[in-house]
Formats: sequence, C-alpha cells, structure tokens
Amino acid sequence: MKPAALDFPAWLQERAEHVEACLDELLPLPDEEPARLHEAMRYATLGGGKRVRAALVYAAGQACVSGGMPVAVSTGLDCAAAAIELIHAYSLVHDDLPCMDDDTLRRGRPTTHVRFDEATAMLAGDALQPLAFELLSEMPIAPALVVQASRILARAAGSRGMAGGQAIDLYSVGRSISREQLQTMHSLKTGALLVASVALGGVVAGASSVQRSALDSYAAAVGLAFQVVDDILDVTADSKQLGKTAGKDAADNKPTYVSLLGLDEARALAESLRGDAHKALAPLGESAAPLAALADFIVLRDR
Ligand code: GRG
Repeated sequence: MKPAALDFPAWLQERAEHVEACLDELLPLPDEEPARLHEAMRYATLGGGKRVRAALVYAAGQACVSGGMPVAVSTGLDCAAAAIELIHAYSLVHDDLPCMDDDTLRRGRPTTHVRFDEATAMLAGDALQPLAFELLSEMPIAPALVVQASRILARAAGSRGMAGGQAIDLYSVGRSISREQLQTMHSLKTGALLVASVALGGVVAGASSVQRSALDSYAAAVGLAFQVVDDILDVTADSKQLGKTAGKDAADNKPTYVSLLGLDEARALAESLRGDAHKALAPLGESAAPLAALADFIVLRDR
C-alpha cells in the first residue's frame, strides 16, 4: 500500500507548536529571579518564528528511523530541536543590538533591547546559549551521541560557524566582495545552524554513514538556498510581511545575492539549489518526505 501523501502545512504547524510547548516548559518562569532576565529570555524565544530549524531536526530524525520512533529518540529530537531554536533566538537578539544591526522590529514585535534594555537583551542572549547545551546534555540517548551532538552545535555557533560569519558580515559592510566570499560568509552566518539542525536530527536518530552523507548534501543545498531567498525577500517583501525591517541590506550597503547576481539570477540559483536538495534525498526513500517538503518551503516561502 502506498503511504499517505504528507500534509506538510499541518505537519509543520504541529511540529512548530510542539517545539514551542517544549521551549515554554524548559525556559525559566518569568517570576523566577532574576525575573527581568527570564522574562526577556522568554520574550526572545517564544511566540514567533517559523521554527524552520526545529522542523529540520525533526524531519532529519524521521528520515533516519525505520518503523516506529523510539521514545528516547523522540525525546532527544525534542531536546535538539529546542536547543537549536535557543541558539537561533540568542543570535537574533544579539544581531538586533545597536552595536550590530541596530534593528527595532523582529518577528513583528519590538526587538528585545527595545522592549527591555540593551544590557538585559545582551544577557538574555548570553543565557540562552548555555541553556541550549544544558538541554543537549539531558538527551536520553547514548553518551557518545550526546557528545557528537554537542560538538556539532558548538562548532556551528562559534567563530568557525555563525559568530564567525557574523564577524565577516560586519567587516564587509560598504566593501565589494566576490561571490565566493559572499558564499563563505553566508555558509557560516546562516548556513551553519541550518546544516547543524539536519546533522543533529541524524545523530540523535543514530543515522548510518549513508544516511548522514545524504543529509549533509541536502543540508548544504538548503542552507545556501535559505540565504539566497532571504536576500530576495529583503527586496521583494515588505516589513509587515517579513515581521522585520525590509530593504535593510540595501540601506546598510550590504552585499547580497541580489546585489551581486541580480533578482532573476538569484531566483534561478534558489530554484537550482531546491533541485539539488531533492536529489540528495534519493538514498533516504519515502521517510524523507518532510525534508523534501521543507526544501520547497524554504525556497518558495514569502516571509
Ligand atoms: C550575533 C553571533 C551572532 C550571529 C547573528 C543569525 C544571524 C547571525 C543574524 C540574523 C540576521 C539575518 C536576518 C540573517 C538572515 C538569515 C536569518 C538567520 C534570518 C532569520 O531566520 P528565520 O527567517 O527567522 O528562520 P524566524 O523568525 O522565522 O525564526
């Protein structure tokens, strides 16, 4: 019998609500001292976001498990999905600070430093980061896999990953950079966490080397596609649609795929990366349906 076709919007919504509930439960309550810090951490993390990274963790895990999902793997995927969303939330809070992008709108609401204050926002980001690793340490899977997962996330968030990409981004404002340099910057700044999300799902599910290599190829294509589309949306969508300030890259004189390739070629690149992502999934079979649908979602999204 043919498996039922995936209802992707319903799947994504269910996964987003599920990780939101996990985050709500694990974040310190807003009345626990220091209350203002805890309130800021919850503000930065809860009630918004597409939860693409969490969805990638779940979809990659599902692609590598045949038959029913063991409870330990399911709990481990919850921890990994929440951990990556905590790191992502911290990065957005710090990115919006006056010393970085100096932005006032995020997820359709005032940024954390505007809603609270700069020092509290900085501390909220600082505190979200270790909380992610505390969570990974609690995964009820083989200790060797916990170590692998921690290493993947640490590497992706650090100076050889997201923080390094952010540094290159800051130093490249107003300079002309080549397509290769742009790609390096984005593969670190945005791609590293997306790639780590897919890798974490595979590690937690105990993926084989064939499965891991398929996931790696898929993640490389999707990680880059995400940024190309982000650059396109920055010029084609408005702030209301995006929930953040549109047109900011051009206003800040930042090099982007659109400024480098033009809109049509940037769109063609995103489409070709979507094709690469689909091809990479061939060895994973039917269970990779959510990963395939996520590649479509990332490329065809309008926010
Ligand atoms: C401060 C160390 C440090 C890093 C910041 C992530 C980042 C690096 C900067 C964010 C700037 C930015 C808008 C990058 C473009 C790609 C991106 C990460 C967009 C936001 O991710 P979404 O669209 O956000 O998944 P939601 O709100 O849906 O979670």
